[in-house]
Amino acid sequence: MTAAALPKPPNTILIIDDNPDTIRLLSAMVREQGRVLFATSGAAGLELARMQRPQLILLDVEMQGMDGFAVNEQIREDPDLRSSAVIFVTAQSSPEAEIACLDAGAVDFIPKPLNAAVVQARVRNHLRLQSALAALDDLANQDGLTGLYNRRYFDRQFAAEFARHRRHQLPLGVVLVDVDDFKLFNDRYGHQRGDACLREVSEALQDGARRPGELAARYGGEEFVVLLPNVTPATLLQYGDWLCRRIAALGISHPSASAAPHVTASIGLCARIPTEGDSAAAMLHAADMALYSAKRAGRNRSVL
Ligand code: GH3
Ligand code: MG
Ligand code: MG
Ligand code: MG
Ligand code: MG
Repeated sequence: MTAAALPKPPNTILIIDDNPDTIRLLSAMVREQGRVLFATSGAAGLELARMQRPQLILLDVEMQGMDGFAVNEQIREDPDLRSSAVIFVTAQSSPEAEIACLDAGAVDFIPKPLNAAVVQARVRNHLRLQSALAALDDLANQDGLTGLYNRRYFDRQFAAEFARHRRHQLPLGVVLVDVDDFKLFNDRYGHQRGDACLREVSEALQDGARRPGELAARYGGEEFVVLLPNVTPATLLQYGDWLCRRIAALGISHPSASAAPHVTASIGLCARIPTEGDSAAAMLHAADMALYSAKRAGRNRSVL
């Protein structure tokens, strides 16, 4: 699925409160504004938040065990949760208490006793803001021409996957794809057809990176990159050959006089278990060297 086509999940609102009566009351107030989940302790709330990634968390301040501030702190520190907005719900209505909530990184503050209209208005406004922020985030991570993830997003994911594979001592696979003789294609057929060709190739790549954890991105120009988690060199080589055949099989006409009469790509591969001295940049460099070999050996092939 391309970044553009990611389904928009319904708004999810998580209520964390140690008082079941408050949960019932709040749920009834906001249930028309999204899918409502609840937890009666900070720990349970955090666990649920990590699984469900709610847009909004209505967080009770005074709770047994971990209080609202402690829960909020963990939310702000967790990269997977940072994009969930927190609204504190509290009976402490002094200006100092309100400021403390906002200083802690909450987006808003709802005073108890709860007023349905006030709760709904605040929740509605923050859900709108959250959706605008999510759209911006998508834009920032997406390549405009192809809808694939862009290099910025890829670099971030690659760094994270590299660290994860090093931690677990698993082999990580990188696939660099470069369209062959694309300058000639553009020169003969024009940039518009060139753009259409890149879109078609992108679809094939996206299609070849559907399993969980796999990621296809446009690295720049007519170069693409695919990240494959936990893959052996032998499997990666098979994958590279398969991808080469798939791109050729698109059957996009190419003006080349020498080689294939349709668009092909060369592919450079690198798969290894990251060690201490290794880096994501070094893996990419290795894939680039392999790509160079594929070009030199006659293009339309993959090299490990
Ligand atoms: P090689 O087989 O060695 O890769 O040759 P090549 O012609 O593909 O490589 P080169 O780097 O010489 O040319 C890449 C071309 O890709 C040149 C550039 O105009 C074209 N290109 C890069 N980005 C885009 C794009 O977004 N749209 C179009 N239409 N063309 C693009
Ligand atoms: Mg409480
Ligand atoms: Mg190139
Ligand atoms: Mg090229
Ligand atoms: Mg080139």
